[in-house]
Amino acid sequence: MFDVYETKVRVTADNDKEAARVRTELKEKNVFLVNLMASPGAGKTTTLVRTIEALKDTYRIGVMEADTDSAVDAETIAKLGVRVIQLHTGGSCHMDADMTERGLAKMGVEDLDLVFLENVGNLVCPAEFDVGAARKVMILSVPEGDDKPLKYPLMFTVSDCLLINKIDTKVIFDFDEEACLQRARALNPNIAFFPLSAKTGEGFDAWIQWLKDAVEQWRKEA
Ligand SMILES: Nc1nc2c(ncn2[C@@H]2O[C@H](COP(=O)(O)OP(=O)(O)O)[C@@H](O)[C@H]2O)c(=O)[nH]1
Ligand SMILES: [Mg+2]
Repeated sequence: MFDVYETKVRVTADNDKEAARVRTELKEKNVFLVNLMASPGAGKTTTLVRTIEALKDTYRIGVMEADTDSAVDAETIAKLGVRVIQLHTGGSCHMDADMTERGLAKMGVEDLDLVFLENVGNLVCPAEFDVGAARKVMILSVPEGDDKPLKYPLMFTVSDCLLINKIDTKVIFDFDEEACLQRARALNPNIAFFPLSAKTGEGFDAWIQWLKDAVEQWRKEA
């Protein structure tokens, strides 16, 4: 006789407990954490820049940039004058709740209203690890294709909001927005959906309004 031990279940169950603790602590401090997830190059940093420009007079903002190496994204964000920390994941393809908690402590968030975590570029691993965020936002960019909800269903299932970025390139890539929306909604009927361009700013007003509404709604939650 021997045991079969589902180690992966154990790892994510432990992470879920830690994430719940992070979420409670952030709620007590009134800090709204956004977990921003997407493939490498989908436009996370560019979207963040435009989002911060739109919101930095409304909220005190901080950014945690997570990557396996380099500080290029933190350098970009630092130019906006908001607090930023670069986190290196030591080769890991995602952030987990413990790494997030340590990043938040190192950056200092008590005097902030809104914190963005730019997760490691990946449509698979980050979806599996709850980091304790108030909302999960994902980006799919037009060049990646409208079939991605079929290939990476968990990411679309766990996200509260789907940004379709790079719509300025729709003339080049055959991206069917309606088909993508239907595929995403089949997995997650409540997912918010905003086509936009971080390059031109098209579509940003609706996304910014969604985020403001999400913060206001969350502040009223017990
Ligand atoms: N045409 C176009 N390019 C974009 C857009 N958003 C980002 N990019 C470009 O895509 C590349 C990757 O963007 P980046 O924000 O670094 O992606 P990240 O790796 O997800 O953070 C950069 O060259 C950006 O200038 C967009 O809306 N339209
Ligand atoms: Mg980036």
